[in-house]
Amino acid sequence: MPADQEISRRPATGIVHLGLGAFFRAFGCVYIADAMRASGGDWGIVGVSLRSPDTRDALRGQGWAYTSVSLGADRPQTRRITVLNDVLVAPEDPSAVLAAIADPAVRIVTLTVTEKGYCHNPATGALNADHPDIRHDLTHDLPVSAPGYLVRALQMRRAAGLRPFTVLTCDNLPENGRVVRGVVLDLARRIDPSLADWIAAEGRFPCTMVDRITPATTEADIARVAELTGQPDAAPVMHEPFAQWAVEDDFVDNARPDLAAAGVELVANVTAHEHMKLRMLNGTHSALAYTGYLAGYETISDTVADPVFAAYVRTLWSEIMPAVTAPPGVSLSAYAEALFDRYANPSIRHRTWQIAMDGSQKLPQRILGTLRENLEAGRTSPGLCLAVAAWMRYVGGTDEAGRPIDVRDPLAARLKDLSSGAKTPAEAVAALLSVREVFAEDLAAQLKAPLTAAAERLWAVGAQAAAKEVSA
Ligand code: CS2
Repeated sequence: MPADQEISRRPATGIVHLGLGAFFRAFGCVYIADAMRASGGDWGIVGVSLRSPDTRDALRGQGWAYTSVSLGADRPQTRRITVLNDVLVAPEDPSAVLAAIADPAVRIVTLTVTEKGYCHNPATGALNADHPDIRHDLTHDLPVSAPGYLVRALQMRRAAGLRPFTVLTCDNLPENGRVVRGVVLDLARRIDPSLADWIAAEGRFPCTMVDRITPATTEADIARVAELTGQPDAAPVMHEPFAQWAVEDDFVDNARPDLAAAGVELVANVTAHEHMKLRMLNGTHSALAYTGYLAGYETISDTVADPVFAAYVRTLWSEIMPAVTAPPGVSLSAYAEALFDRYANPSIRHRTWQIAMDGSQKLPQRILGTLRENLEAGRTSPGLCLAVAAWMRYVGGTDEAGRPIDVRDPLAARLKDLSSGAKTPAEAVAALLSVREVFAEDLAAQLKAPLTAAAERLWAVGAQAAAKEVSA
């Protein structure tokens, strides 16, 4: 196995990562390892789990090293990743996390805290000041939220006369850097306006587009990795061969690893990449997750192996592409075809249930923005409307065979009441369109008729037949 032996000593820590899950270990850690392999630098990473101790407990006994496994058409490729220097569990010791971020050697804080971790309103992108974690962080020095950790650590650095760090978000949000900058400045201003002014002037929050399909690791994966490598690993990560990272090159004092040497696209503005990826990949991922789950499919590859859903996803791309501006040099139809091959990869067992999680936080940027632009341009989007209707059905908590669904969403209880309390599909649509965190008022009014039509077909004939009806 090609270990990172080229790093003959452990690099000192230069990065703290908030929200250490499988995705960042399969993605950011690999890029940072490649950057140090190419050009050196002390960019070792301290990972922080904001909730559970599981990753820390699994990695501690193996010196924070783990195996990343690339699952393509050929034999799996394994690689030992050794860039983590420590893993902290925030709820156990919040001051240790603040001390790690406030360390002068740390120049970058990366984040994968998922959409809901930003404590923002998904429909507007602004800080939700009523969020219980934000209310807590306004009145306590030891925070619980990701924005709280960033603000308190910046406050400590300013008090110590240090430079701020670059905040590098790696979550699937539109203009993710501007979202995190907005919530950080808003929270900071409520704590100390002069702190907010300092962050606004000196801090940097580059936007990024991140892409690598990384399903959650299962027990079966753990057993398989031990077989492949002959070495037990309690927390390997399984991912597709493809990876793409586009980053705005705007770092505090230009302090960063040699990302270009690792294959990162450093660009002046990442918006075009982000829109393309969020709408074409994540938008269809969510659409396939809800419709595929309702139709009884466990994974994305199982779903697109059904010719009906293969045609449905292509229909979705034809609805989405007119609302996407291609980044320079990119062909959107070639991008869509490559996505299809990635979805069809049978070695990637990406569960529809996993992608269906947190839909209230995902739909606005993945699907509703496209729908809005299509409505404004007078284009119909029956495929996308079916996807939203499928979400409305899914959150009701019962699948088409009458089995209960374990719906995970910060708004789950409310969504379930609204969907399952409705007597007709039209009532369910009307009830769910009133959720302002998801649907802005004007959009809800425009979507009512096409969504009702989609929901009526979905409820009447089921997800697979409804997908067939809307597909070319
Ligand atoms: C997926 C993403 O779980 C989800 O919501 O759509 O995690 C997706 O696999 C990644 O963004 C791919 O880069």
